[in-house]
Amino acid sequence: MKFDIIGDIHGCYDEFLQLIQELGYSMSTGIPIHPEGRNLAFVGDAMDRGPDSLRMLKLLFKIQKNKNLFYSPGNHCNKFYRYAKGNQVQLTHGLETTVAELDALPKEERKDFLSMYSRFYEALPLYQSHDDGNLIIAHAGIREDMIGAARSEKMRVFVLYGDITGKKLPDGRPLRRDWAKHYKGNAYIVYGHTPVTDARFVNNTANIDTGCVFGGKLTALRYPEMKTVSVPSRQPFVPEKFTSFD
Ligand SMILES: [Mn+2]
Repeated sequence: MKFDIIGDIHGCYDEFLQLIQELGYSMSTGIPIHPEGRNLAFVGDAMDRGPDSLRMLKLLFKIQKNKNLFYSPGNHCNKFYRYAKGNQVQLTHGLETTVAELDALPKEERKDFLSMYSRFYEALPLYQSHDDGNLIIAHAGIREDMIGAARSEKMRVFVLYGDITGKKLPDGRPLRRDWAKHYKGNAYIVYGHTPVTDARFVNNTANIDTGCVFGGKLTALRYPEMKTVSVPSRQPFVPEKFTSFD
């Protein structure tokens, strides 16, 4: 199968539509269809922070119903799931924008959306394995020894949050180790989660979160061609949200 892997969307629905159009997908049936049978895949975090989280999620629900969704969750997806299940979670880090969209809905519609989201989330794989294990898609990445191993709490934390140290940067963001720099595996790992100005290719890994919601761009990685296609963000540029690596 051929894939177009989409980076962190965070509610940037218009940019998403523009990107898939540039990739050759048609929306005439209401879900993205490619004339050559290519498939969309996602690194997760489709919602929060941006202007159109609910429209983006509704489209993902439709793709899932059509049985061709390749999506694994990010930390924002997980937090929204905990919210949808009625847990006490802080309305911060962008969740407040998704909840504000929800609160604008009639009460019944709001409730239905949350139960649809719970069903959606519960059907997602923690990470994706494609092309006989040669392509792995995981939100914040994955360690080589975790691929194919039994699901564990360590694996869940790594996939959702990255290689976190428990320490924080002076601006409050969590300090993450640069796991990609030390990755030696043969499987190609595509991930997002940490905004970079341009897709970053290190060893057999690609970080395709180019910070669309922070005014960067929305990027797709075409597999197996390994070519990127990006569209510019329509959001204001917030330079301090981007990480630079050596
Ligand atoms: Mn994330």
